[in-house]
Amino acid sequence: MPELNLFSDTQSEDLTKAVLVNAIFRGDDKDDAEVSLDELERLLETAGGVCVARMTQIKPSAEAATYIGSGKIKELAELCKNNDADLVVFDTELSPSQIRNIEKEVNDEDTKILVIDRSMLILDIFALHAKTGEGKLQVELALLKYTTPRLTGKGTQLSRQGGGIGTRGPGESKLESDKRHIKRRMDALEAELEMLEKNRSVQRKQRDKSGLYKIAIAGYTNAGKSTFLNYLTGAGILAENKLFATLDPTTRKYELPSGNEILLTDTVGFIRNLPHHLIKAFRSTLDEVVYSDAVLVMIDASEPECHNQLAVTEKLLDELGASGKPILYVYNKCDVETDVLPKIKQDGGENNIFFISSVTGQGIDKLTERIEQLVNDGKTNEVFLFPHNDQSLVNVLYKNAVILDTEYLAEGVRFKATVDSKTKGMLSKYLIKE
Ligand SMILES: Nc1nc2c(ncn2[C@@H]2O[C@H](COP(=O)(O)OP(=O)(O)OP(=O)(O)O)[C@@H](O)[C@H]2O)c(=O)[nH]1
Ligand SMILES: [Mg+2]
Repeated sequence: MPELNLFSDTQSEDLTKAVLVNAIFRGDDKDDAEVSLDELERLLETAGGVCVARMTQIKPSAEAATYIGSGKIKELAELCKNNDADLVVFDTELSPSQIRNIEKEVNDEDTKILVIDRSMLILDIFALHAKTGEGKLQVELALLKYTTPRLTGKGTQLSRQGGGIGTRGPGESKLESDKRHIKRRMDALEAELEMLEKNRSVQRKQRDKSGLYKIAIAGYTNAGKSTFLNYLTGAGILAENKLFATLDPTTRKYELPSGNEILLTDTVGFIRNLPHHLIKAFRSTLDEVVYSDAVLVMIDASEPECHNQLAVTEKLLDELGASGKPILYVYNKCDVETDVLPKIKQDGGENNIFFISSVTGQGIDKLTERIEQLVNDGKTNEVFLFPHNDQSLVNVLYKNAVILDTEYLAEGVRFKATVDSKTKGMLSKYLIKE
């Protein structure tokens, strides 16, 4: 098994100096492009880089060979030289040949400027932040799938091995020397992930057996999902002002004010143009959202872009097949004064929209009240009497109900339980009036 050197030397002493590039084509929204480039700069900072210059080209359509036009490429080469840049990041997904062509254009014999795209930068951050075995395997597979076709060209002599941004993938020479090993490694990763997925589904079934209501916390990266779960349960998850701080889901039990217990799961955050290799690789962790009873969508109310971020989240939830569930829209960070907040509040008023702060705790009581309602939706407290000679359906009760009280009487076993209407119907012959 070759050493793939995926997670080595992630911190270099100096920050990687990068030039960010985007293009606005016919039909593109200029403001959107600007916001996306700002976000790319935050991604770069999270990965340990610093933006030394930005470049935007406005043109009718993309150039097949180099994405931006040939004159602009020369300008880019100059910009890199003048700013002593080691990295160029394009705010799009480039093809393997575009990367090779651009690298050739911006480098001369003395330089080793690396060209990457938005997807690679996101993958790079995932590689930095993956903590658990499963997370690391998922990232390694996504990296291999993404970088392998991009590294096998003969057009460049650059080696991508090293310690900086965009180099945390496999080294080119190793890929060249043994592609079959790479294929075997991918197969092994896939097999291992499949096994972990099976474990996850067993765990999920065990959780289902507990009969507890499951809520997944989803939302744009940095919205405050982990901070919220920490506030409620003291989960101790790393929460920081960085994109993609959380990659591995964490589930915690939470006791609602009434005493009802629920399960809350913190999940990996979303971002616009999330590379689809990553969505595929993280499918099993994202399934936590799919198998929940309700989704709590966390929105950063202090972020002027929060409505677009919400739109991205809703689209991804829809793609995952999780949009049919009850959804609670939770505007977080309401302790921060912004212009956006009053505007959002005007749109509020619906009983599934909440305004909270996961730092001060404001507004969380209303949210938990609503969760309480959801948990109890359609459920009633009933009394059942199972005669001693007719106990076959007691299991149905154990499986589907929360049993509040059990009494062994001469005529049978009497249960007081909270049941949904389906279970109540199934057990109607044992129902008694108190
Ligand atoms: N002022 C304020 N800051 C908050 C609040 N909730 C979270 N934050 C901050 O927002 C940043 C991101 O919080 P996280 O909890 O890591 O966000 P997340 O949604 O889990 O992000 P990812 O795991 O990266 O997807 C941190 O610096 C938090 O301290 C809040 O209610 N008010
Ligand atoms: Mg988090």
